[in-house]
Amino acid sequence: MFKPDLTRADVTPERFWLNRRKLIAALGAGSVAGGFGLRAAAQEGLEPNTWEQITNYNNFYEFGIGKEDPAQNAGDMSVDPWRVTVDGLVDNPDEYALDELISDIPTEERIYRFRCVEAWSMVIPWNGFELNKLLAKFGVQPEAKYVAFETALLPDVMEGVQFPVLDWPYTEGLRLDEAMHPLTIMATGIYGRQIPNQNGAPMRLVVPWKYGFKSIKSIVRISLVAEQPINTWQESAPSEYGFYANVNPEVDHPRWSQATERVIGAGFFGGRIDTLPFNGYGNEVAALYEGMDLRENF
Ligand SMILES: Nc1nc2c(c(=O)[nH]1)N[C@H]1C(S)=C(S)[C@@H](COP(=O)(O)O)O[C@H]1N2
Ligand SMILES: [Mo]
Repeated sequence: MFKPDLTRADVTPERFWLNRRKLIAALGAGSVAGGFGLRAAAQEGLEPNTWEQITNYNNFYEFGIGKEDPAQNAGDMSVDPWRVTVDGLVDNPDEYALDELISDIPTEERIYRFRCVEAWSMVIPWNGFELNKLLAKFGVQPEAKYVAFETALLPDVMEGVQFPVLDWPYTEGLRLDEAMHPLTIMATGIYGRQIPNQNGAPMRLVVPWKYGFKSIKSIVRISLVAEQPINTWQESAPSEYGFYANVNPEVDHPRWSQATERVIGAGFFGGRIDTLPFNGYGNEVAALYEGMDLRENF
């Protein structure tokens, strides 16, 4: 007889939960819950996926296009030391050693819904910090209106970049107000552990109200620019993927509906739920798009 999947509770390794509690206790309530009340409300009641699910079902095309390829192939990428170039419209452009750059920014946990444009979703307990805290170090100049990001291009370890499936290196961009929004984070961990290579070590973007492709991995360049940058998926198929990529159940992808999503790990039965506008973060971010036609700016 058919046996449904184990429930999440069955397969979540208990030690991660214990570590998580200890971590929260160690950080103190101030850094975990403080600062941004709306954000705390936004993550209340979310049940995270397991470590196994989050780290074995990935999109990271540099390491192959299969969902299990990144976990299998990303292990050889060396992420320490790691350098990040910051350039463009900033007072302090430089090539920074990541360790030193972020050593004085405390990390916190953010449990966010994560919705891929392919209509699957997870809930992920990230560790990281608000991108605005990082940008504050560079002296962003008034002419800067957008932030552009670039992923490492390491042909020796990234077997996927031999294939022209995308135009490498992978790039992404945000409007400056989106980048400065308190929900936008740089993630350096998951479940209190260092972020695995397949999830974008040592530092990747997470923008929870946008489709997953905006959340660019293994970042080596951050550029402050005046013009709206082109992102990799938009470049590959401009009629299918836009710059904004806000999660929107009312605007279908040309080849599939975005009204619902498949919850990874929810099992064989009933694993589909309705997709929420802005992935459930509308209270926090809808104001960023006031007056904009979200069908045109998809
Ligand atoms: N450099 C890079 N970043 C990337 C991708 C990629 O292929 N290369 N895939 C994106 C897509 S489509 C998704 S859904 C998320 C997946 O993140 P996860 O594997 O941590 O769940 O990463 C995004 N960031
Ligand atoms: Mo995605």
